Amino acid sequence: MRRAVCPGSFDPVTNGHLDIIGRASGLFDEVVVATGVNVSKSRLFDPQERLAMLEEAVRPWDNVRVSGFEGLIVDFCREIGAVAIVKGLRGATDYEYELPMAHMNSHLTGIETVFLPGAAGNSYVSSTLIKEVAGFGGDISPFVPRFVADALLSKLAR
Ligand code: COD
Repeated sequence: MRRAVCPGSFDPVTNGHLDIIGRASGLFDEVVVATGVNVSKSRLFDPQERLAMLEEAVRPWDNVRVSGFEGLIVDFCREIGAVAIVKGLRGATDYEYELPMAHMNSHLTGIETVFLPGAAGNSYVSSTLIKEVAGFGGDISPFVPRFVADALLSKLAR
C-alpha cells in the first residue's frame, strides 16, 4: 500500500487543491488530505469546518480520505505510514516557498516530497484570493465547489 499525504491549510479548499488531490489519487494507492496549521497565515474557517468541506469535496475519489493534524507534518506522515508528501506548484514563487520545506521534511524523517505542476487554468487560484474576491462581492463560482462558495458567503455575511 503506497500512501501519500496532501497537506495544506485548505481555508477553504479550492479547485486548484482538488486538481492536485485528484491527480495524486491516480498515482498512489491511498491519499490522505491533511489539514493543518500554517503559522504564518490567519484562518477564516475553524478546523472542523475545513474538514467538513474537504470531506464533501473528495467524495469523487474512493482512495482519498481526510484528516486533521497537529504539529509537524512529518510526524503525521510517520504515524500513518505515508511514503510521500504531495504538493502543487503554481509557479516559481510556490517552488521557492515549498523547496526549503521539502528539504527540511526530508532531513527530519527522510520522507520524499512529490511536486505536481498545477493546471495552468488554476495558476492564479488561492484560498487567500478567493476570500478577498468573495469579501468584496466578486464571483468566485469558477474557483471553488458550489458548497464552498455558499459556506464562504454565509461566513462572510456573519
Ligand atoms: N494549484 C496547484 N496547487 C495549489 C493551488 C493551485 N491553485 N493552490 C494551492 N496549491 C497547493 C499549494 O502549493 C500547497 O502545496 C497545497 O496546495 C496547500 O496549499 P494551502 O495554501 O492550502 O496550504 P499551506 O501552504 O498554507 O499549508 C502549509 C502546511 C500546513 C502544509 C505547512 O505549513 C505545514 O506542513 N505545517 C505543519 C507544521 C510543519 O510541519 N512545519 C514545518 C514544515 S518544514
